[in-house]
Amino acid sequence: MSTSESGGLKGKQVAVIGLGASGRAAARLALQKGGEVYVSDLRIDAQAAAGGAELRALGAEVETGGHDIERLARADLVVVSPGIPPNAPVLAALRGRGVRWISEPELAVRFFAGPLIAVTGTNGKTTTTLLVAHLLEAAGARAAVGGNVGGGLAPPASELALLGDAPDWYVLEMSSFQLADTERFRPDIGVVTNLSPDHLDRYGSVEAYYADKARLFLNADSSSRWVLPANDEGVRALAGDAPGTRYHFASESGEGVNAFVDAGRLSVRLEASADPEPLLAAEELPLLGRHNRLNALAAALVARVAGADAASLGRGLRTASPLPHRLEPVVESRGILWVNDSKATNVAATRSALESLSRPVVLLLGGKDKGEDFRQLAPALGRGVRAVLAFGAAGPRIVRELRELQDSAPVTLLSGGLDEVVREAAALARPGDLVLLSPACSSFDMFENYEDRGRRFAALAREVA
Ligand code: UMA
Repeated sequence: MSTSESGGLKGKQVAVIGLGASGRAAARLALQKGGEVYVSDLRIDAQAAAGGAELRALGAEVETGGHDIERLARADLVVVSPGIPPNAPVLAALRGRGVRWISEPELAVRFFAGPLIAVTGTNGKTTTTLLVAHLLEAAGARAAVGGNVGGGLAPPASELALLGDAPDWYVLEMSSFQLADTERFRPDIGVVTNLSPDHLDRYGSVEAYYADKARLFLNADSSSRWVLPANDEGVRALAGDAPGTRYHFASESGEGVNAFVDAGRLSVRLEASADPEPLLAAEELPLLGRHNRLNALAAALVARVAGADAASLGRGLRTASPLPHRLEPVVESRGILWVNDSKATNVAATRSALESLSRPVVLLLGGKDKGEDFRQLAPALGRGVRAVLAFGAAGPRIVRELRELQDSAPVTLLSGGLDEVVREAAALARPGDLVLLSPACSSFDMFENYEDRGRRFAALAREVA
């Protein structure tokens, strides 16, 4: 259990930097715990004004359009939103004065009244976090889920600390930005999904990014439990010699592996000497893609370690929901599966989607051109893509670059809207195929955002299917 803030924040001056979802939640929590709260944000738009008005009504002092450094330096506790980069002038000024700050989840966990599961990693965090909560619920436990998840799917950590009834488990997704400024953060069960270079726009080096992730293990003790990928040298190095019990997941069984696919079934085994407990057949899992199978193994292992029984895990996995706009199956008709992966707004995301699928694909690629090199898709395209339909502002460049790779690349340029693209896909696809919108581009040439694009695609797919 996380260390609690004894005596609340009564009489303490708490400064919250940022009026986003996490800053607002942190301010509400600090107010509820008796703190004198000052919130500031550089923004002056309508959203900031509305957030500010809400907090003023609760008793906070709110400043928009800037940060009062003197005021921040005087505070007893400074809480920083994750979206504020470490090189932001406000943090540089505080650093210059020797002022320390904590991240919003660090504040939150000080007021949690029960055990904590924290999930970090480069990819698959959100899927794994939500699935852990779903599996715990399927086993009859009450789970409160939040943290970095976002997207309207779950609240910031501080909102969970405001719940009247303590749940059996708190389940938090933790980004590296949120782990960066932790002090006492100590999960009872800590999870790393995987590790690869990311966020290099914010971190000077891969090492700095990994160093923030490693803070998951900062306060480990002998009662800590860790769920980690087997065969991942990066994660092994990250965990170092942190105390606690380690459990491992992998696609195949092996020494020291506790969750794996055995005879076509997702299975767990907490003790090396025990028989594997089968949970469900791999093809029964409603989540698409090899990476999601690993996320499901990780989540099942976490829930098993937390006490869920194998029968409940099987039931929970069968009823798992895919995340909206991420390899989300929309409709299957005449043997053709339509899949919405509109969240794939860059080449790497599309490549990883293609690499995780085993059916032949008709790929819908295009949108606002971000200047990325589409030739990087070559290895993934070579593995079972039947046809590419290129559309939107990036369409002509997609066609040119894919033809540079191969004269006869099966790519067609469509200059109309998404309705034309979907009609053409329906004409090209054969039974057994998967029609995949994984555009590798942002949506802003034709849509409000990727969600809008994904919804439109799903509606059109249902029409033609
Ligand atoms: N700001 C200042 N001064 C500055 C810089 C920024 O006042 O010098 C203000 C901005 O104007 C803004 C606020 O600070 O109003 C920053 O808000 P925020 O971006 O932290 O917004 P939140 O709504 O609190 O969102 C954050 C996470 N965002 C980021 O880490 C970028 C959300 O993760 C998370 O869901 C939410 O907290 C609740 O915990 C999103 C995300 O994209 C989903 N995360 C990244 C990822 O998953 O890859 C890390």
